[in-house]
Amino acid sequence: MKSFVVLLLAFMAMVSAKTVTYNLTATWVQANPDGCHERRVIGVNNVWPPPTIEVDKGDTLVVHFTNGLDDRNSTIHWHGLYQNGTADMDGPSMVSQCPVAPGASVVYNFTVNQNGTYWYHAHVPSQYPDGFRGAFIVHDKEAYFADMYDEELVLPLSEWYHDEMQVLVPKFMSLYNPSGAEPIPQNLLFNETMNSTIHVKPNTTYLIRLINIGAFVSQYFWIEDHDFQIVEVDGVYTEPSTADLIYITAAQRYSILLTTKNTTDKNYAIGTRMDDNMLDLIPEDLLLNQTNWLGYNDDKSDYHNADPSLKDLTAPFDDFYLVPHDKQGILPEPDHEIVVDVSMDNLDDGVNYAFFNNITYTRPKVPTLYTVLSAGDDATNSLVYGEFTHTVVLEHMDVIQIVVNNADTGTHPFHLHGHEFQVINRSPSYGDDDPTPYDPESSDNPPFPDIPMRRDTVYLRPSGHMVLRFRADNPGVWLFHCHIEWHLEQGLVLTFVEAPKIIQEQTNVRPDHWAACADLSVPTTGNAAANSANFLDLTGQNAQVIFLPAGFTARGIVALVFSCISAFIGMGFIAWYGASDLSNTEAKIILKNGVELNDDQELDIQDTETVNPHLAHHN
Ligand SMILES: *[C@@H]1O[C@H](CO)[C@@H](O)[C@H](O)[C@H]1NC(C)=O
Ligand SMILES: *[C@@H]1O[C@H](CO)[C@@H](O)[C@H](O)[C@H]1NC(C)=O
Ligand SMILES: *[C@@H]1O[C@H](CO)[C@@H](O)[C@H](O)[C@H]1NC(C)=O
Ligand SMILES: *[C@@H]1O[C@H](CO)[C@@H](O)[C@H](O)[C@H]1NC(C)=O
Ligand SMILES: *[C@@H]1O[C@H](CO)[C@@H](O)[C@H](O)[C@H]1NC(C)=O
Ligand SMILES: *[C@@H]1O[C@H](CO)[C@@H](O)[C@H](O)[C@H]1NC(C)=O
Ligand SMILES: *[C@@H]1O[C@H](CO)[C@@H](O)[C@H](O)[C@H]1NC(C)=O
Ligand SMILES: *[C@@H]1O[C@H](CO)[C@@H](O)[C@H](O)[C@H]1NC(C)=O
Ligand SMILES: *[C@@H]1O[C@H](CO)[C@@H](O)[C@H](O)[C@H]1NC(C)=O
Ligand SMILES: *[C@@H]1O[C@H](CO)[C@@H](O)[C@H](O)[C@H]1NC(C)=O
Ligand SMILES: *[C@@H]1O[C@H](CO)[C@@H](O)[C@H](O)[C@H]1NC(C)=O
Ligand SMILES: [Cu+2]
Repeated sequence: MKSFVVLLLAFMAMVSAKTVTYNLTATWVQANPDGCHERRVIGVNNVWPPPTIEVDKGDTLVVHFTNGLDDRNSTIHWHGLYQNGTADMDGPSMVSQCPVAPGASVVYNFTVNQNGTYWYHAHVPSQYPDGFRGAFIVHDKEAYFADMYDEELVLPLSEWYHDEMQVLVPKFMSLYNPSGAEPIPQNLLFNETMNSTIHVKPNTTYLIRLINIGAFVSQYFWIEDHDFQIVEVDGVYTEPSTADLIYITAAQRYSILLTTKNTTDKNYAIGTRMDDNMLDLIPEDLLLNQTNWLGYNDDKSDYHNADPSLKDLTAPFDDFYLVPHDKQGILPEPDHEIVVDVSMDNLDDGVNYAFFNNITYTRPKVPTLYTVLSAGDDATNSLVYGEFTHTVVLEHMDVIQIVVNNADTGTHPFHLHGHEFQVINRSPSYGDDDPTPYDPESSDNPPFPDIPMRRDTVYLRPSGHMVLRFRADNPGVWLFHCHIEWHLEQGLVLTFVEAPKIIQEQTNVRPDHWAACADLSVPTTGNAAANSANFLDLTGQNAQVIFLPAGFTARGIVALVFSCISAFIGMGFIAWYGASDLSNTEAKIILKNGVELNDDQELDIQDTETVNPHLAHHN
C-alpha cells in the first residue's frame, strides 16, 4: 500500500510538472531607479526592472534568450540552480558556453528540482550591475512552512551606481587605482527603487523572499519593532529561527515569515544599511541608511514618526548557527582538500588584482566545458584547462573540503556554482595586520557542527578563514568565486571540473550554443590555448600579467604614479585634479594611501630604482 502511494505521488508529480517558457531579450532602457539620476540600464523586453521568473518545483524552464544589446555580448546565469545533468545551461561565458553576440540567441532549457529563492543575472564580466538581474522563485506546495503564511512577497535589495560599468571598470582596473579601491555606490535600492512602501494587512503572515541582487555591499535589514522567522537561506529550508536583524551579502537570499500587528494605527520603518566596513571611503553625501516603509495605513504623515536609526547593529543574526530543516548531518572526512589563500596585489601593469594562491583568473581561449568535451581521456588532467583558469579536477562523489584563508582585509561573499556547501567553520574577523589562516591543529577551533548550515553563498570575514564541505555529486564545470563583481573582475575565481568523464557521457550541447561560438569565432575544441592537436601543449594560453620585480610595493606605485602625474602636468596634483572632476575612486586612492596632495611627495628611492620601464613609459 505504501509503495502504491509513493508511486501514485510520483505519477502525480510527473503529470503536474509542466514546461514554463519565457522570452527574454536584453535591451537598453532609460531608468531612474533611485530618483536621483536617469541613466541607461539593461532591461528585458524593453522594460526595467527585468521580470521575476516563477516555476513550480519539478517544472522544466525554457528561456529563449536574445541579446538585444547592440554593443556587447551577454549570457544568463541561474544563480543557485544546480543544473544537474545540464552543465551546458549554467551560463558563465567562456566557462559553460560562448558569449552570445549582439543580435544572437540561445535557448536555456533545464528542469528545476529544487525549492526556494534564487535569481538570475548576466554572467559576462561586469554586466549585471547595469541592471540585468532579476528574482527566480521556485514554488513548493510541500514546504513545511506552506501553511504558516497567507501571502508572499519578493524583495530584491541592491546598491546602485549612477555610472555605467563601462565607465567604472576601466577606472577601477587601472594603474591610477593601485590600491584596488572599489567604486562607491550612490544609493541602496529596495525593490529596485527607494522610499517605497510595502502595504500590509494586519493580523497576516507574509513570506518575504529577500534577495541581494547587488554586486558589492552587504546590507543590514531590519523592520522597526518587528521580529521575523528565517525559514530558508539560498534554497535550503531551515528550522525557523527568530531574528530582528540580518546581514545579507551580495547574492544571498533569506526567506522570512513576518506576522503583522493586529492594529493599523501606526506605520513602521524598514531599515537597510550598507556595511560601511566594505567602503574605502565614505563620501560626505552618501546615505549609508535607507528607509522604506511597512505600511499599515495610508496616513503618510505617520511615516515620519518612525525612526529606524535606533537599531543596534553590532549583532546581526549569525547564519552559521542556522539548522537545515532536512537535518543533513556533517559530511565525512574529506577525500580531497583544497586550501586557498585570498590576497590582493599589484602586478607588473600596476593594476590591483585578486588572487587565490597567487593566481588571478584569466579566461581560456575555449570555454572550459568544451575543453572537457573535446579532451577525451586528457579531460581528467587539470593541465589541459590552463594554469590561469585555476582549475581543480574533482572525482565523482568525493567529499570536497575547501579551506579559504583571507590574507585580505575585506569581506568576501563566496559563491559555488552547481552546489550548496556545508559551512563547518568560520572565524571571526582579525585585525588588518593579523591575518589568521585555518589551523586544523588549533585548540581554539570550535567543534564542527553535527548539522551544519548549508547555502550557496557564504561570506568570509576580514583576515579570517572558513571551512566548507560538499559532495561532488553533480558532474559539471563549476566556478567558485567572490560575488563582489569588482573582485570577480580582479580574478578571484577557481574552476572546478567535476567528474569530467561523466560530463562527457551526459552532456549534449545544443546546436544553438555551438552557433553562438561560430558567430564570434570562438574555438570550441582544444585545451585552454585552443590547441586540439596536443592537449598538453599550452603554448599561447592567455596568461596573467607578470608579477612586479621583488622589492616593488603597491605603496611605491602610488607614490610613483602621483609623482609622474605631477611631473608630467608640471604642477601640483591638486591643480591637475582641480581642473577635472575628482571622482570617488581617485579621491579614495589619495585618502587610502595617505598620498600628499602637493609636490613634496616622498618617493621611495628603492622603488624609483627598480622602476620598470613599462610602468614609467605608461606615464
Ligand atoms: C516567445 O516568442 C515567440 C516568437 O516570437 C512567440 O511565438 C511566443 O508566443 C513567445 N512566448 C512567450 C511565452 O512570450
Ligand atoms: C527618495 O527620496 C530622496 C530624498 O527625498 C529623493 O532625493 C529621491 O529622489 C527619492 N527617490 C525615489 C525613487 O523616490
Ligand atoms: C564578444 O566576444 C568575442 C569573443 O570573446 C570578443 O572577441 C568580442 O570582442 C566581444 N564583443 C564585445 C562587443 O565585447
Ligand atoms: C528542452 O529540452 C527537452 C528535453 O531535452 C526537449 O524535449 C525540448 O525539445 C527542449 N525544448 C527546447 C525549446 O529546446
Ligand atoms: C525541498 O522541499 C522538500 C519538500 O518540501 C523538502 O523535503 C526538502 O528538504 C527541501 N530541500 C531543501 C534543500 O531544503
Ligand atoms: C516591487 O515593485 C514592483 C513593481 O516594480 C511591484 O509590482 C511589487 O508589488 C513591489 N513589491 C513589493 C514587495 O512591494
Ligand atoms: C494584539 O497584539 C497585542 C501584542 O501582540 C496583544 O497583546 C493583544 O492581545 C492583541 N489583541 C488582540 C485583540 O488579539
Ligand atoms: C486582529 O485579530 C484580532 C483577533 O482575531 C481581532 O480582534 C482584531 O480586530 C484584528 N485586527 C484587525 C485590525 O483586523
Ligand atoms: C543609521 O542607522 C544606524 C542603525 O540604526 C544608526 O546607528 C545610525 O545612527 C544611522 N545613521 C544615520 C546617519 O542616520
Ligand atoms: C605566493 O607568493 C608568495 C610571494 O612570492 C609566496 O611567499 C607564497 O608562498 C605563494 N603562495 C602560494 C600558495 O604559492
Ligand atoms: C544530481 O543528481 C544525482 C542523480 O540524480 C543525485 O544523486 C545528486 O545528488 C544530484 N546532485 C545535486 C547537487 O543536486
Ligand atoms: Cu571579494
